[in-house]
Amino acid sequence: MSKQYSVPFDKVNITGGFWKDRIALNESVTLDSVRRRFEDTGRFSALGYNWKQGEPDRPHFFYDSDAAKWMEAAAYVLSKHSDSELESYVEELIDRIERNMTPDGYFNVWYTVVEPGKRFTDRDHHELYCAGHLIEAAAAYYEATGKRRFLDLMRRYAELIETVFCREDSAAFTTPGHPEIELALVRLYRCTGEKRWLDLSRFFVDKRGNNEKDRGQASGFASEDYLQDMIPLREQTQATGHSVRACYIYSAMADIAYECGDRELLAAANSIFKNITEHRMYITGGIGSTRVGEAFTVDGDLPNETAYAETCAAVSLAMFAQRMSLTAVDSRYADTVERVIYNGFLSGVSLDGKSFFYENPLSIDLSKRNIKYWRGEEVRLPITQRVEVFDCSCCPPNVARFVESIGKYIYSYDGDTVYVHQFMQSDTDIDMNGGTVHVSQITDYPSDGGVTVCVGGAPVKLAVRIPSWCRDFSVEAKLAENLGTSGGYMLFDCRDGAKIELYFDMSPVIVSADPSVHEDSGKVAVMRGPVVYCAEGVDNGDIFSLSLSSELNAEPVDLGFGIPALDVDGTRISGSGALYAPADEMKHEPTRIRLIPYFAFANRGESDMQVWMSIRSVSYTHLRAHETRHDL
Ligand code: FUB
Ligand code: ZN
Repeated sequence: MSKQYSVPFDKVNITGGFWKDRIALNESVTLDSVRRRFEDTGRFSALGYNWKQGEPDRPHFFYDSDAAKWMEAAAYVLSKHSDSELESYVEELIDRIERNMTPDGYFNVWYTVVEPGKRFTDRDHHELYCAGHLIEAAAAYYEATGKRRFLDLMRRYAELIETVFCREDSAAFTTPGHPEIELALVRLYRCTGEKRWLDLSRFFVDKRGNNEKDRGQASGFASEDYLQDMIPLREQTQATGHSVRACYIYSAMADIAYECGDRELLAAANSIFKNITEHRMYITGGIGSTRVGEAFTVDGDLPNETAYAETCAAVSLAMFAQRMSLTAVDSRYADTVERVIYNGFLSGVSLDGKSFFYENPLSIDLSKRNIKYWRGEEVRLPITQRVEVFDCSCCPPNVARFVESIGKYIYSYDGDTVYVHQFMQSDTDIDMNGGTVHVSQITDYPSDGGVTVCVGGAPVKLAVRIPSWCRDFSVEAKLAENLGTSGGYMLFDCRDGAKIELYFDMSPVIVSADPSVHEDSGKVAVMRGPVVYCAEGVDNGDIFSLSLSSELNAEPVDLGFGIPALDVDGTRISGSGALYAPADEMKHEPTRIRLIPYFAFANRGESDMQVWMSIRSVSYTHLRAHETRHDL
């Protein structure tokens, strides 16, 4: 196993371009907007344990996690800029936690004010999930401010969890229904250097699907594979069940494999990663194709209109992929991060930064909104407009913390090499090899395919990812020797002052899905660089009558999305008025079709939308129905 070290986001300056704007929006709008919605809905006041039985607005059983994710995002902001108002706000939330933590170190809103006396009795009631998010927030806040109070509170809580689950085995379950504690404990270990937290994480990972107590606790759609515990994790080869839970535990598997050099666990994580990215992932990087259990289903089952593809699931896949990228020189991992961040993750937040999608469908047909019931059940299609807060509001704070820490996905290093995984205008100083290496990127990616990487300081090797979508690129290296490619990365031997100029051809590409994805059979999607495009009704009228032409003749158009829209060639079909008619009687009028980046859909009102579209390359004059019949 090769072992790279990630360069943390707070050591990377994002100096311009697409993500600088996104981070600015996150800091100026998203963080505050989520805070206000969480105040309105009682998520922050709940930390004060002030809700009483019989009162309205009962706290949800994972409000703690919503608040914690927001605190983590706030900590990330504080690690970049001092902001005394924001810091006082977080301190006030920590006060509430400190005031209410029991002497033995327990903190959980639900099991204190709603169901007191029942702690650690219900595997699926998210206690350890909430604890994990609090631990992550505490580590982030300590790293940002150097203040230990929150971290120490959470160390006490972790100690209680260690006692109950590991030493006494006195809880009603052995592993949690919703993973999160596992990766949080690895983070606590990295933050404190205390190995007991790594051991505790490993305990949860090893016991999952591998203990008697958890047997029989699964039911309905919450079956064993929903919980990823039908067999021990290290024997699993496919992604199953609830997709966020899945990728959180797979992330922990990658973490443990990395920290402990556990090759068997890594091999399992690798098989699962392969299964996801080769069979169970949307072109947008979305995962979890059904809303029933918010789950993975079977290989190739990727329906577009009812795609669940939760925003948190996209976040979790990026987390998993990034952890895997540190264990091998293999560009599939960073390619997956890239697919997620520009598509199925980014669609989760509106362009004004204030509202969010929970589900991210790949097709919207507004006419279906009028169907009330289907097979006796109320039809439930994904919402067509983002909203500011949901009852289950896991996604908005996940977006805030993810965007704020996006810089950690860019660089890593090992003994002699710096890896450039993502292309974002940025710079960083890396202490390695007994010296400091300065690496910077100048780029307008992904609007443009040009990337200049400069390297200064101690001599070093540089590995630059060749994006999987790229069919043609050019490279010019000064003060650097091109050593060829390995694992999808271009390698260079750099001297002080090295400059590598890359140009990735970003001509739009028409993409087909593997035939195993029946839903996309006969259809195509358009990508430009890493960005997936879609057609919206607001630009095109009836999008379901459109077919793309195989020659796109694409023209970029600036609609203010940060990445150009594309006007491309296509045809519009119109019929004779009959419901069915011979194909050669249909009229095909040439037209221009406007495609926009998928992430930008539903920002201009309610509209039909589709990613996968028909393509017209056959000539119907050769396929006259009666002639064909004669031939037979
Ligand atoms: O259950 C906690 C979070 O809420 C999950 O991760 C999401 O899928 C949503 O169900
Ligand atoms: Zn979510």
